[in-house]
Amino acid sequence: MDNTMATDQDGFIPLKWTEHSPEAMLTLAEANYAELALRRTTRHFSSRDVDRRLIEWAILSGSTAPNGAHLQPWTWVAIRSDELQLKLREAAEAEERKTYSERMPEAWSEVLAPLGTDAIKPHLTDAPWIVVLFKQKKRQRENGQWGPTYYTTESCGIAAGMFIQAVHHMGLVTLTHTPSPMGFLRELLDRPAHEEAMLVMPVGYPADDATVPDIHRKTLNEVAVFFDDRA
Ligand code: IYR
Repeated sequence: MDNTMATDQDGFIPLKWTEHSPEAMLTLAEANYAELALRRTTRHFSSRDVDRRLIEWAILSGSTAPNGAHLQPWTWVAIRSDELQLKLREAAEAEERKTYSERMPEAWSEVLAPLGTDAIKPHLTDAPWIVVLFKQKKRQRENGQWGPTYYTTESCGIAAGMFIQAVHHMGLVTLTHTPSPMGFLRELLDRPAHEEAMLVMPVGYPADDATVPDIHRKTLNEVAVFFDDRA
């Protein structure tokens, strides 16, 4: 009944949806977790080339994210260029050197130390692709005036998560690099004033000798609280 009413409304179409049995759902849920649990962030990339179509699929996957008022407030800049990657690396490292040596309070360096991050960013030139995600803070309305976008950071954060999942699912690795401040990226990549860089994500194969910190994920009980008393 609800469905019929919705489809009668202009601009609405029936939801495409497939029901799985409860057992199948459990199997799918567990398998999805098992795959995601294998995702790791590594700083060690191979320079082996990656087909541009894979990057396009990852960007399209990220762009399926739910987002504020369906304004899709993101621009993905995909870079496969020795020259531009070197410029990006030099500019990012210049900022990061200041961050690590001057701007980073002790409470921050304390939690980063076990992860082995520093101001040197070889992945920016090693990886075959760099994808920079920009959030669009404003949008041009049909009347030509500028209006805000909504939940822009949340929307782009969800999109980034889905992009990262897509990259993992296709068997590649990525890293969420957050040079700070990121203003240099707008100029370097020729983006308009209403766009703000949010994440720099090298994408590629891991290096043969890639390593990752030996860290552990919090358990369900550590990350979740349930109020579950329905009979
Ligand atoms: N922006 C720096 C520092 C950094 C911060 C956090 I929080 C990390 O989890 C990792 C790094 C950088 O990208 O190196």
